[in-house]
Amino acid sequence: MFKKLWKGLAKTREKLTSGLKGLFSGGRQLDDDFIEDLEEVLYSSDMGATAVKIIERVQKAYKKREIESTEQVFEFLKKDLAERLSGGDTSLRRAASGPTVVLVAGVNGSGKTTSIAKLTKHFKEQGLSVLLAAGDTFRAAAVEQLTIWADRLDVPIVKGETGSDPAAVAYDAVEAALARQVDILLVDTAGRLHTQKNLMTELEKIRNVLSKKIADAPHEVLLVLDATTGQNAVQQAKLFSETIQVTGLVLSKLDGTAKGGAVISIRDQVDIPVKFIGVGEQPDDLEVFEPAPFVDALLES
Ligand SMILES: Nc1nc2c(ncn2[C@@H]2O[C@H](COP(=O)(O)OP(=O)(O)O)[C@@H](O)[C@H]2O)c(=O)[nH]1
Ligand SMILES: [Mg+2]
Repeated sequence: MFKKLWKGLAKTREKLTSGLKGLFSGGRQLDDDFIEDLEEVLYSSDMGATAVKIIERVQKAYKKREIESTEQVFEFLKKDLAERLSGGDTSLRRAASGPTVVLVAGVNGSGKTTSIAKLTKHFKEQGLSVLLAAGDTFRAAAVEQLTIWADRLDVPIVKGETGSDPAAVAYDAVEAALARQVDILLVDTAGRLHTQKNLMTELEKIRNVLSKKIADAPHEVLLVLDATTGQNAVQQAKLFSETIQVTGLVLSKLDGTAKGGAVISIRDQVDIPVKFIGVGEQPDDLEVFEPAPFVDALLES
């Protein structure tokens, strides 16, 4: 199962471990110079300000003689990273009974529709029934794209005309979900409108429509972030969570990038648990996020 994660993080690992290997295999002493070099390696892997925070902790532990060898630094680093990535409930919230409604948001191109295809496969494999709602009515291509996935994955889809009210689509979808007694309703949304304010208003409207039909819906609001955009993703997370109470992050596009360290920086700056990560363009390319295996895949232990 973690094979994909391992492969997906190959480039990040290469970058990080080539730097770390040089440091840790050189038979070096643990001293201030070593710690400085470590900071540089971490910084170059897109951990941003988090690299500085980690180094501060390493320095403190070093001064207190809690770590005395470079091997201990490595273990300390692993533990620190896993801790930073933990916290919050990483499992998907489910409705106590009836359909679980998952609203999927994010800017254009972040990977929402692809993530919905991946989530569909993930839930189907658990024996759950899935219904899709084509809530990105803004672009004709968006509805088509989701329809293709629905056909391929053999799940029903509720859609409206291009340009129709996405809240109306959400309404129809939640009614259909109740009537068909599906387990999971995944609601796709637009990522770009004329203004950011319009986008946020639309998302709020969709949210309200969902909760009118099912009191505690949406049970999950997943924000899809392109992990390779680093600080930009952090800003998006802050913006979206101000309006629509995001309950989980999906970090997409971790394959083919050396910027996997950004996950740590994003998680460190945004107090929302990472629930899934995307490591490719196919429905199979999704991993349920777990801190320890992620750190292992990052540091090649
Ligand atoms: N390599 C890679 N590409 C991805 C991933 N997720 C999405 N994409 C690609 O990113 C592009 C935009 O994805 P899409 O789901 O349409 O984004 P949306 O506008 O947010 O719905 C598409 O070409 C996807 O195939 C991922 O995890 N890895
Ligand atoms: Mg889309």
